[in-house]
Amino acid sequence: MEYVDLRSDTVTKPTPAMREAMANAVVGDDVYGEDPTINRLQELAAGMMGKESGLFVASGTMGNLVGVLAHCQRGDEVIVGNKAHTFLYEAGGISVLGGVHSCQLPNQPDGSLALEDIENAIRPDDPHDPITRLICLENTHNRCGGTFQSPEYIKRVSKFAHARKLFVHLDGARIFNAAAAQQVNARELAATVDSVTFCLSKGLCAPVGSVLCGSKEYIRKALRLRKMVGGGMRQAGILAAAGIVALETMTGRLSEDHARARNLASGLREVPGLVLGQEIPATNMVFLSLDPLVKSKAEEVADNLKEHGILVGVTGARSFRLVLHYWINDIGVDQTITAFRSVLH
Ligand code: TLP
Repeated sequence: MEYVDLRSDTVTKPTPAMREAMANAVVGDDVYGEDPTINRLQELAAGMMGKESGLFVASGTMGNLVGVLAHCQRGDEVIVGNKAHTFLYEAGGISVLGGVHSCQLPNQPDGSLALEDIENAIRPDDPHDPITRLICLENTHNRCGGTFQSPEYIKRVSKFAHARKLFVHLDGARIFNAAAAQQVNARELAATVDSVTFCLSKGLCAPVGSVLCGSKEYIRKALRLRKMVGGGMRQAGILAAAGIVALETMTGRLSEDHARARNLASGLREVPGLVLGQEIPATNMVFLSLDPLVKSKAEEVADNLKEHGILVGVTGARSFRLVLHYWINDIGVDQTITAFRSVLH
């Protein structure tokens, strides 16, 4: 059965143009720095983020891990949102592998961290305390509904951090969605942070990989850390080739996914038994929950939807996440609305 797979934009498969680029990729040993396709991707990525250098990594998780560790020593503290991917879904890597302590602040509904909370969280120079080193932001913000932060907000946090000799790392897994939603260039969102990770293998459809970008000196540190965690990938130009196609051809179409997310939300709003998380989805994610009158649990509803050819993400006992991406068209959106209607009738 062909499923309409809305569980995540990570499920996207490479496009025919990517497969062709992969088949023809010129490769070399990237641990020697000799893979021309990886080098090209890294340069392209760094340019798009307005940074000196880029580093191709296996995943967003690896980019954030190496990204945080390149800023921090063991025992340092990172200020992070309590709904941040880095905090919730990266197996605690920064503390397990890096000995980095986390200070979790409440994410505001739009995914931001309040400047006042950050200010109060910065540690005094006291031997009782860990040393505050880094602030992590996320844009778009996954668990806050695919919401986005503005260039102005990121600039404000960066200015605040730099005045206190702190660094800022941006988990920009979906930075191009954040840019598309605000009709700004991704560079404007990354301009003032010290480092940024973004993913090629989500809405941009590449099969594998993310890029960590920052200053030359910072990326040199990150290179050693990437090796340490087993991320020196040799002839991975085959993967980077798809990443180049992703950056050159896929970033400009993300607003189509956002428009479909809005259509999906407005259709589902009319389905009795569903409550939408947001009036209008901010980017490519639709969050919903079951009305208290519905007896079934989310898992059961998801199983029934599967029988109708629809796959959704279950995010709690009564809640779902539906993510739009390149492989979901208008027909898929209509099928999803119809399937929810018949499952919840
Ligand atoms: N997010 C995945 C799951 O891990 C939840 C998804 O389906 O959305 N930062 C953000 C903001 C992310 O959403 C993700 C993946 C990552 C980092 C990690 O990327 P990968 O999966 O490449 O390690």
